[in-house]
Amino acid sequence: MSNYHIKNLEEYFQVYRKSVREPENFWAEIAEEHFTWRKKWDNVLSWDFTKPEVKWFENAKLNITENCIDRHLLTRGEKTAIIWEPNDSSEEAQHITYNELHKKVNKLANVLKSKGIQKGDRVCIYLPMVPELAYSVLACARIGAIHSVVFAGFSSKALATRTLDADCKMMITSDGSYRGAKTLNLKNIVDEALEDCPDVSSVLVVKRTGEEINMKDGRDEWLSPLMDKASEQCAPEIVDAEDPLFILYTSGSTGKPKGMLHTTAGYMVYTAFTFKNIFNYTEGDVYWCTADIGWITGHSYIVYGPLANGATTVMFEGVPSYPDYGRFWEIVEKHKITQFYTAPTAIRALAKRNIEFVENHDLSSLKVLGSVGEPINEEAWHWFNDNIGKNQSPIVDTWWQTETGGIMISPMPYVTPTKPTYATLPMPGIQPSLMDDDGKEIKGNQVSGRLSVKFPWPSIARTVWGDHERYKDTYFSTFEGKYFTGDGAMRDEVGYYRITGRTDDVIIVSGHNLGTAPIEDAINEHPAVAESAVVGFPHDVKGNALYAFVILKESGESRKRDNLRKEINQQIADKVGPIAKPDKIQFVEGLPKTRSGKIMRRILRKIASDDTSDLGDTSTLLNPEVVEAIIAEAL
Ligand code: 6R9
Repeated sequence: MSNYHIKNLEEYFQVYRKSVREPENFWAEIAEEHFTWRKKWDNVLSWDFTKPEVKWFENAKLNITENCIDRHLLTRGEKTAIIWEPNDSSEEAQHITYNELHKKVNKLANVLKSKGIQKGDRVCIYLPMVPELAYSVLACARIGAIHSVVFAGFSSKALATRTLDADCKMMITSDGSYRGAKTLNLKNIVDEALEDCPDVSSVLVVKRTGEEINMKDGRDEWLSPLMDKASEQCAPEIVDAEDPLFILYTSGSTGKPKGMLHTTAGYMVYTAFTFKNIFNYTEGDVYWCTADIGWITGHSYIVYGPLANGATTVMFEGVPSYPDYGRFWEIVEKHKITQFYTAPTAIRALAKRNIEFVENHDLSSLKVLGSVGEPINEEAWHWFNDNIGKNQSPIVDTWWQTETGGIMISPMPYVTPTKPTYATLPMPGIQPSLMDDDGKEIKGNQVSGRLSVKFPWPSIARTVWGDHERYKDTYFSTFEGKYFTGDGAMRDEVGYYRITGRTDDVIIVSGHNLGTAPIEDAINEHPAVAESAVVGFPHDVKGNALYAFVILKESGESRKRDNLRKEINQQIADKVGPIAKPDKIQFVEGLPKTRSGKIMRRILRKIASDDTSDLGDTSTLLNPEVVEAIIAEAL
């Protein structure tokens, strides 16, 4: 039996029991056998969830790129590490071998060094899904710099906030990006953001679209000529196990985004282990995760997890609908994809289209299907299973978070019997618990509660960058001594988990986490707006869509309401990003509030969902009369 690759359910239970009884031995054995260390650890784990503080493999020395690249060169040097599939299918795909990846990453690492970037410095990466995005992430890791990737769909304001918060010295971006039929000028967005970020002294620009852009003298340089000149040798910086690897921002229910900080060794061990088991990756497979590297899924399961296993991983620049809704399936056929990992929102969007888009392609290479980002509804699960997997490929419904670094609850294909809409069982090392509102653990099966974790795992985020108090408040204060996920869950009669959704003010739209607070802030900045509340309502493609209730300053506002809607939408697109634009904006006279002044979102959610038959207890409302008025004009 190998602890690293679990082969059947009986083995899973054995391995799981060991991981709970002897967590330190369990992880130490995996770490020892499957990775390259420059120095072994002194201590496997020390932790205290009240501080909170977690340290794995203390004082071990390593470099993650040595594990993801160098150690494969002898046996897999000419194997493809990354297949890059461009936006436009008429452009040729690139097959980047491990040898080539090694050279590119070293060259870029040398460029970073020549610009004065050192261990511990923060580098912001704002790039579309081009190979340079993977090179940039790995080049930072090569020299011990901390990468902060910002999804290249975010607005200049959102980019500026994140760049400032992480105090980045450098920005890596491109002239533009292709998304389906659209071309986006990224450099303009960067220029605007950097007006607020004087400490970014150097900007490296990847040439992708070739459009006209401004290059600021002394600050901006094209990346490609610098890489051409740079040496292809760059010795990896040897870092400590607990040295930071990256910061990645995630929306909070209040205020500014949280920069989740992940460290090196534990993250590496956990993402590699989960990748191997959850995708049942075997040599020769071609694995494709459709996420963007701007999200945690891309960090852990396009870059680090697959490369640590010497896998072939696909990076797709485009969108599922271009040139038509068959694109995903065309790519599966073209590259003979064996594992296909995507999001429920994409599945629902594709399921609405003519089935010929699927049937025109040979999908027989597929062995494993995966889902991530939000609960997958029963209908989408069956469509995926019947039409894409042809009932032959198990679906792994993987539950996890930016904060957890790696997949926490998921079936393992050909090991765990799947059940539609259930993420099923915890991965080895993960000890979930369901909590009631009084902070007591709910034992037994056929129960539901708030999902927490009671023991640390190697890839848990270590802090919120620059705000450890916020880390403690958000994750460790709801239930004493436990990590609280923010999600609700139920446990069925055999112990399978089903995630039921967020219990806080985060709304997941098309798989993207959006905090309501920043969107409301953006709306409220419009001069005509007095107050607003944003809630989610079910949407058959996006999972949830946004509904904004807006109070205007002057109720007799003379401007046309459609214009106001447009302006508010623009404001949201500028401040948060286009993805946060509400589907519906209703102008109201008042918002239902409790006596302590809190907006009763529960009621607004019901109205937005057109489910007003039972509004529950409204007796604690300060202004019950507004509810009828809102319902009467609901959109
Ligand atoms: C990986 C990722 C985290 C939140 C999480 C939960 C939701 C993710 C899910 C799921 C049900 C799944 N979520 N996977 N809900 N089933 N398989 O998505 O990270 O962007 O931080 O979002 O997404 O609500 O708390 P992140």
